[in-house]
Amino acid sequence: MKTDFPDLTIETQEEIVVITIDRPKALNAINLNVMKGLNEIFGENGLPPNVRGVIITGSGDKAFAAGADIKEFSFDNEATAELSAFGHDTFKQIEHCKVPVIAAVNGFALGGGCELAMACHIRIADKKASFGQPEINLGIIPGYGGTQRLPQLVGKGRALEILLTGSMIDADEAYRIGLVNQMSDPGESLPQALKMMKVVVSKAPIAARNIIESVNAHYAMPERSYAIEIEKFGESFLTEDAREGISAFLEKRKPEFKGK
Ligand code: DAK
Repeated sequence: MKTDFPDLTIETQEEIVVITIDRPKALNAINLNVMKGLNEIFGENGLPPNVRGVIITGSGDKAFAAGADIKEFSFDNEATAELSAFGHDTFKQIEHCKVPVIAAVNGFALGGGCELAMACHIRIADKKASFGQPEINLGIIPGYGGTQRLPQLVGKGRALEILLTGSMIDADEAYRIGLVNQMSDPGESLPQALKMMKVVVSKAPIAARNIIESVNAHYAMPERSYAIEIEKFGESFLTEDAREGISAFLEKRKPEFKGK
């Protein structure tokens, strides 16, 4: 796959791609380069078919991403709307990615950084990480889906508290309220994310894709989400991997899934 993107480092470990936002001096703030790179990677044909999982993390030990790059903000109305739409499109691509995406949150995840982590399917946070949507401190509101995904993860009351106070919460609190799935020891969020991803990629890939689509359907088209689950169940049931998984169980052996 293409690995040459400004301000991003891409590494491939077997079937897993690790994307690192590489702007440690700016606390990995999400600038246009980062957003364009993510858009290309998660866009059509960005990830080769052999990729089974993606991890997103930040460079250094201080930040995952301390928000959108405040130094790039402009007061041009049209440009702002365009950038918001582009960011929404990018984060939706991550949310709807056909393979599981885990955020290894190694430090500050603020504003657009917290929104990026929330667009991923699973979040693992370093004990030293902190989260927040401080946009209100700047007189603005989240522009990359934060007002929608935060209440989905933590409920309306807690989301409104975080959004309206603009205060940071630590990893313990983020774990307690369900914003993150697991906490890691300091410096261990990426290894822990890799460990979890290795479990995930050992499962049936088509089933994983259908689970992501069915769960997303609940939020994207709630009136059809049960119908979509039925459809996706049928699709999964007819795969070679379903035959393999069920036979392996009956034969008391480990399944070998092929993504077919
Ligand atoms: N953008 C640009 N640079 C940033 C940054 C950011 N978000 N956060 C930190 N930096 C830079 C600092 O300016 C500093 O650079 P130098 O002065 O050394 O050149 C360097 O990173 C180190 O930061 P500090 O010196 O401040 O480090 P501290 O440890 O003292 O403090 C901190 C860490 C995370 C508490 C602090 O840096 C901080 O409060 N950062 C800002 C957090 C924040 O407010 N984030 C932005 C949230 S707003 C949009 C769509 C979406 C958005 C915007 C527009 N459109 C559609 C147009 C989203 C907006 C947001 O994310």
